[in-house]
Amino acid sequence: MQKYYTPDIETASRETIVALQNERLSATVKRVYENVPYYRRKMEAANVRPEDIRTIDDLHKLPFSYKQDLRDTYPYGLFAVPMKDVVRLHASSGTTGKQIVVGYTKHDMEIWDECVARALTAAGCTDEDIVHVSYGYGLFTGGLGADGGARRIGATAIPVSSGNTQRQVTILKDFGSTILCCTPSYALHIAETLYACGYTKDDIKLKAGIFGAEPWTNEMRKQIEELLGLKAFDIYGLTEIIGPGVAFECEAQTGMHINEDHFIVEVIDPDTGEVLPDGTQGEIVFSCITKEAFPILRYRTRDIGVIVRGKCSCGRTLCKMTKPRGRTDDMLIIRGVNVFPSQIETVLIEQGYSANYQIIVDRSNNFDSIEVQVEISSEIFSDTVKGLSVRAKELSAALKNLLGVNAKVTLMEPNSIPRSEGKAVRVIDKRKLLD
Ligand code: DLL
Repeated sequence: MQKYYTPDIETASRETIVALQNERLSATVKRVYENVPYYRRKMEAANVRPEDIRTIDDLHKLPFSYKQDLRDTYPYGLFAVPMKDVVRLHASSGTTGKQIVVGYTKHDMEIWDECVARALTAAGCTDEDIVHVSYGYGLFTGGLGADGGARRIGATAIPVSSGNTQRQVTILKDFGSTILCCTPSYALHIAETLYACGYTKDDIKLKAGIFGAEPWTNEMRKQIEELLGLKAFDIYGLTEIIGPGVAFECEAQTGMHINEDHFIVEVIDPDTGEVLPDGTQGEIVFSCITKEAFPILRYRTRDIGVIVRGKCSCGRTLCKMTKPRGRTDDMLIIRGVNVFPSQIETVLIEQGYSANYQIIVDRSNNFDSIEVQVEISSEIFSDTVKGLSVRAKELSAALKNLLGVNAKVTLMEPNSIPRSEGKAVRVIDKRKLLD
């Protein structure tokens, strides 16, 4: 069985990787400087010219990129190629009403497929496997990303997408799926439904699962492995960089190998922006060095982690990142969907509600739930029960429309949400997501 999808890269010497990175970085910097006015202005403001960036040691001279940059240039302002060369768009939550948009050329799609194919191969996937993809298909990168990797290997992809869990169970059983790709919380939910339908792991053929898009613990890994009878692998990625496949776990399960021939990783102090030595915890920053349409440089992921270098017991030499240990911002991930409290606030205000609200996130039966409690005025509060329930439903529909997830709405009496003397406590997250 093939152990690596691209052995020359995955087991390359450090010199080979660094030489590739140097060459690709300087070419990318030149290209964005010439093709993206926004980057040119940012580089000019930082007093850096493309010829100043010759090797990865010069990377720190470049300004950082932020989600805000995507918002300021919405939708296509950071694209480095003409639209006629863009063959795919994806999008993900912005911090307020608008999504952030990314584009891919044909070549970018090939790179993406390759990155995911490496992850699938590391989990033991070959062209004989049946890959059941329960990540959402659509603007979210999970479904089509996993699908592209499976196709690249020549495996059989089943584009089930997420939802309708009983049907997922039937398909797993009847179609003989051998690899499951979905969020880890959904994997557990599928497992529970399997057993609730009267089946066990012996009725299905899964051997591996590739789970990501949200934080999960090693305890959760054990539970999933036990219930579904498979080996569970982590996969990391973000829309702004490429989607799933920025980093992937191997059989050693001691961190995720970063596809360093495509993405340069740095760890920085989130407060000062200073680059930290390997092995130190900090914010993870990526630069894309092969992408054509959306080659974002020094992107602040807001994910906190540690980079580990040195050859892995699997034989790969690509450096590894730990599971993200948290975020430097307030982004929540609800059933794999990114949600910012500020998006919720935008909807509340637009719908005429007050900014006295609280967001309660919980997990039961491995299913994330989100409740928005919002205070209403005494006039509204004295409405009939029916009137209040209509209002709550309308607000819930508006939230679903913008966030893409169902939120329970509770309309609260005036002055019932605790006031804070300092920063308002907007989010109460009752889930235990870290080890
Ligand atoms: O979640 C891409 C993806 C799809 C990754 C399928 C893996 C599998 P976004 O929706 O842009 O992209 O969300 C990116 O999700 O910054 C992390 O905070 C979080 N995240 C992604 N993978 C993991 C993981 C996709 N394995 C954000 N563990 C990232 C923990 C993860 N958090």
